[in-house]
Amino acid sequence: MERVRMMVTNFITSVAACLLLLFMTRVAPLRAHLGTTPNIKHIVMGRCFNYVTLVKPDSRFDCEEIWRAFEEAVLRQASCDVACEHYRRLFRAMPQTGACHRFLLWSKTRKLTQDYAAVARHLWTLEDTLAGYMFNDLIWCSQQEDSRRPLPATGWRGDQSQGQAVSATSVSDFDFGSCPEWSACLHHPVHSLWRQASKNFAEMACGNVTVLLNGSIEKAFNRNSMFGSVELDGLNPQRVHYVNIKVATNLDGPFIESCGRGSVADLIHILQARGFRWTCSDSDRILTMLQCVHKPEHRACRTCADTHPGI
Ligand code: ZNA
Repeated sequence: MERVRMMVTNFITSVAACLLLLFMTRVAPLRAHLGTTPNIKHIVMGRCFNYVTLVKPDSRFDCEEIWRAFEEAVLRQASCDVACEHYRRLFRAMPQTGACHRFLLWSKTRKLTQDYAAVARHLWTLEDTLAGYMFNDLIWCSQQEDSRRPLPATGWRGDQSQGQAVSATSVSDFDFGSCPEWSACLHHPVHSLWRQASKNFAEMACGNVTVLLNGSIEKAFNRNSMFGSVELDGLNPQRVHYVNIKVATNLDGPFIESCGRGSVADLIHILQARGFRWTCSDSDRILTMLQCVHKPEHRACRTCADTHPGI
């Protein structure tokens, strides 16, 4: 009898937990994520001063003005209504140029790109520009909500769709409690900043440009990604000599895409049609070696000396 009662109680508790979860995701889809990164002002200003003092000591940026422009962009609008144009003053405060032959773009290869950029020191990612350096890994949004219903997740291209903006004129504070997901907003504050930063970065690219893609997923090249929807269109065939694609898979696979296969072939077609010269490699030794650092025992990481210890 006692057992039956326990089973019934457990069942009711599980159903109640499921219903609560369902209720929470239905009722609060707009505010489902972490809030603004705590201490954001100190982090952004600290990174800015670090950049101008230690990373690029010859650069002249006004960190105070940069923060004011950032605050103005984010806090003057409703939290789902910060468009790229709202960051105009911010980006005007951080003009930047990069040396040719150094640009490294990526999509779905964040960790590997970080490792690669750390060893191939001449390469320059968006995260090496002041904008990318300051805002990397941060989350932000204002407390000001608008009355718009959440949009279905459509990917980053869908973000450009037209819609009635409900903009607020008053200034609010950052919301440290929770921020909307990217897919819930017409103009998400974080997404818009990265979109504008990515556009500027790609338009500045010249010489040889490297693109690092993930061959362990379907659609290594995705037209809806930031690379596929913003950066690719921003590259200028008159300025860019070569687009060098590198497709890397996890050591254990899955081995889904490679240079001639899947979406990478689509990317190559687009590049050709736009008049770019290109190369593509799906067995870059340095990229494999970087992955081997984390898994030295993997069979793909064996050297000749391992196989023939006597030699
Ligand atoms: N450093 C960043 O946080 C960042 C950098 C964020 C967004 C874009 N970027 C640029 S664009 C980066 O320097 C590359 O050149 C380009 C990569 O963008 P992608 O092709 O869309 O690749 P991805 O791997 O899908 O996204 C890049 C990063 O964006 C991810 O590592 C996440 O940090 C972030 N992100 C993507 N989707 C979401 C997201 N963050 C929150 N919500 C999402 N739905």
